[in-house]
Amino acid sequence: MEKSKKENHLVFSGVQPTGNLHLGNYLGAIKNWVNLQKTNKCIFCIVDLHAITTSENRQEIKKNTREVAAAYIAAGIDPNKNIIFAQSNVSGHSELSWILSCHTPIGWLNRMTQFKDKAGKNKEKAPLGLYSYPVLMAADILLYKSTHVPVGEDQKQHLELCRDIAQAFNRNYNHNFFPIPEPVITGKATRVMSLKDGSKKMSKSDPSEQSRINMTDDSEMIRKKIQKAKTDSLPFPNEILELDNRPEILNLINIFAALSNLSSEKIISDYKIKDFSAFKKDLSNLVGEEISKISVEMKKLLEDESYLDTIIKKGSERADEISEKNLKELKNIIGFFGA
Ligand code: AQP
Repeated sequence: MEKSKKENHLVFSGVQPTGNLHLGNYLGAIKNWVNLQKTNKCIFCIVDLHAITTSENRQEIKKNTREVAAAYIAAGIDPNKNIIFAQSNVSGHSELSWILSCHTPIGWLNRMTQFKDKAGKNKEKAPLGLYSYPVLMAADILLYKSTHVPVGEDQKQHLELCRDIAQAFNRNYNHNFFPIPEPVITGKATRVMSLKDGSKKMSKSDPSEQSRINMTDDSEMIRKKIQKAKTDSLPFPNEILELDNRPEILNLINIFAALSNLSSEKIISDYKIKDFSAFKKDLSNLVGEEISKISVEMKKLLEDESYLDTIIKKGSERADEISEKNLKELKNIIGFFGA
């Protein structure tokens, strides 16, 4: 029963090829995909159309696209079993995005906090694409009639919008065309914070290299970054309640928990009798072991551009086939001429 239920699942997720893939992308998203692929049909996109929404990210898209594909494969995603592809290679994403934008009230977009954060004070000068980014994200997901979307906590609001758009479309045409996709926000580090400031999420665009562990860092680099990670002047906490106003320590404990599979309570009880340096040393080893294995594999894969290009090309063809079929059905529901 459980197995046949999962056969109807279609998992979709993606990462922007904007360089500096980091531990947050890994723990919040990619690591969970590796488990999901065991029991589900999965489509993993490299969302390059999203990458051009801000001017800083428009350089080196091709190189960064290969880097994301290498990260997926190095982390354990099987490119034969799953579809790995580049969003811009499947025109259905842009087409559906337009159709969905005609069914999305502006008021819904005005609530999106990521636009407010990224546009800052200069909203009038922000590109339209940055504002309508969540509609394109909804199109990415709905184009394949995806049922489950594994993402980090920061994407929760965009996913809620995607569900609202799907429901609005189904209601407007009185047709259950789109499944309403479920967010899958799992793991013990769904929001990994900056190593320099526990109130900011770890992010590719943070100008400080010290703020994040990159998926291309080696063990020595990881050790140095964790040694320097901000903590406070208080001793290691004695109990979980003490973490309330200590965001940097909470972040490090969450990362430890996500990689060791130990509960935060167990980690606290193991280290409260030791000190921060013992904790950071063991955390460096944990992160180093997992990430440096991936970074070594990524480097090997990146040396073989033609292998990566073939994976992305073949994946794009497979994605395009599904996209074409679903778009045809959808245009027919709308009643476009020739559909
Ligand atoms: N800090 C994070 N903790 C947990 N999950 C995270 N994700 C991103 N940052 C964290 C998850 O990674 C997936 C891909 O993210 P993205 O490529 O779409 O970029 P983003 O969310 O905009 O990531 P950044 O690093 O913050 O990029 P910039 O700095 O360019 O804005 C998503 O599932 C996301 O939830």
